[in-house]
Amino acid sequence: MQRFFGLNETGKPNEETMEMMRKPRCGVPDAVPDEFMLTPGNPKWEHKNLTYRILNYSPQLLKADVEMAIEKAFQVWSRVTSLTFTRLSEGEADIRIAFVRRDHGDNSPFDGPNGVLAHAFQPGRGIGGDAHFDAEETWTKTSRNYNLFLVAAHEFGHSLGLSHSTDPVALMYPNYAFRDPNNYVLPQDDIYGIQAIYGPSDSGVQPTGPTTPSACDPRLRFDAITTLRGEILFFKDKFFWRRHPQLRSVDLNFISLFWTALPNSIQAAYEDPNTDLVFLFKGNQYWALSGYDVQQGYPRPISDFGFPNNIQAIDAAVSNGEKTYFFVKSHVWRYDNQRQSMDPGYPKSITSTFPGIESKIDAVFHKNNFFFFFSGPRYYAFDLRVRRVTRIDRINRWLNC
Ligand SMILES: [Ca+2]
Ligand SMILES: [Ca+2]
Ligand SMILES: [Zn+2]
Ligand SMILES: [Zn+2]
Repeated sequence: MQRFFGLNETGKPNEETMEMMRKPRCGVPDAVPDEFMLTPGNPKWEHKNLTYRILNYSPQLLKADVEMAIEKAFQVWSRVTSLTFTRLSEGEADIRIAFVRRDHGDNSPFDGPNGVLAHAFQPGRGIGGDAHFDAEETWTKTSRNYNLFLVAAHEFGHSLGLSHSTDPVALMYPNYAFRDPNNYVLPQDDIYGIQAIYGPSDSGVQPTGPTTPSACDPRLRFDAITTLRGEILFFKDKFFWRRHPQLRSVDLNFISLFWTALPNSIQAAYEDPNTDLVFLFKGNQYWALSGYDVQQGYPRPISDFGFPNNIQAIDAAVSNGEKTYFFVKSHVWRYDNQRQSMDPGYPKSITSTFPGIESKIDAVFHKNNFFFFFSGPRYYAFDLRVRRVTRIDRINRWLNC
């Protein structure tokens, strides 16, 4: 399980692993990660016109809302294959859908609120293809936990023969992650998976879906970077890469999987070594993290730091403990951490403060007497002792690429 989630493989349930195990997830066991996401034995339906039946309903949702969520969840799969799904209100259906609680006769009891949310069976007769939802969850049609459409779309992947994916962006990733159901697009990893079983869609143009950002993409740019107790976190859209100091390994994660309270597309971040806090910025708001916990009372307005109202976003930030530098377009502001106010004389132009750094900064972090500035496809190592750039290289190098 640790390998599946890209955690340190200790074989023991350390805090990190326990945290991951508590995340709401699907009850179907994870496959061995080096195998493809198909279920062992490659079970599949031999007919394309599949039927389903909703045996009972969740008490928290209107009947019509359950039916809509289920129908939309099947459409996720019918859009990218030639499969069709028809709802039956009686008789034998391929896929039976039920809201059940605790022990419900299939040797996979549910666990009450949270934890395991649902499970489904691979294609086959009888219970094959069936999807069970924990009736003790709060099912919603909104962003509140747990959105029935998102969980159902995942479970129907199992009903059609898919196993879990290790791609954190994939629908078949085992953990629940909220995505906007109103403009949901099936990720490419899942499209490859389902089309490997049933072939492509009948429509002329094959649909494509979002892919995980690639560490080796030469066009990659980071949103924000910070150190966190020796690790380096590289933020990009909904994701962050985490670089371990000793292992030099890099893994990609959803921001929402670690911090549900944080938004996507973080714009700036820095670690304050004195307070052991990490600050994250987006627009005119910021959040504080202690380790992997978001602190109470956030987000707060960036006017806390003394920014005037016309500053509505920060490009990048970095701290050496004593001073914190905020980069906004071509200028840098310097904040005194002790006095808790902006230093007089700022903002100044970035070039005059950091010779050799010429363009807008995407991200910056502090390590071993260097500020590492990221701008477009390149980073600049600025040596704080001699106050000049001593190395320029491709940003992908930080992701072992
Ligand atoms: Ca549960
Ligand atoms: Ca940025
Ligand atoms: Zn699952
Ligand atoms: Zn069940």
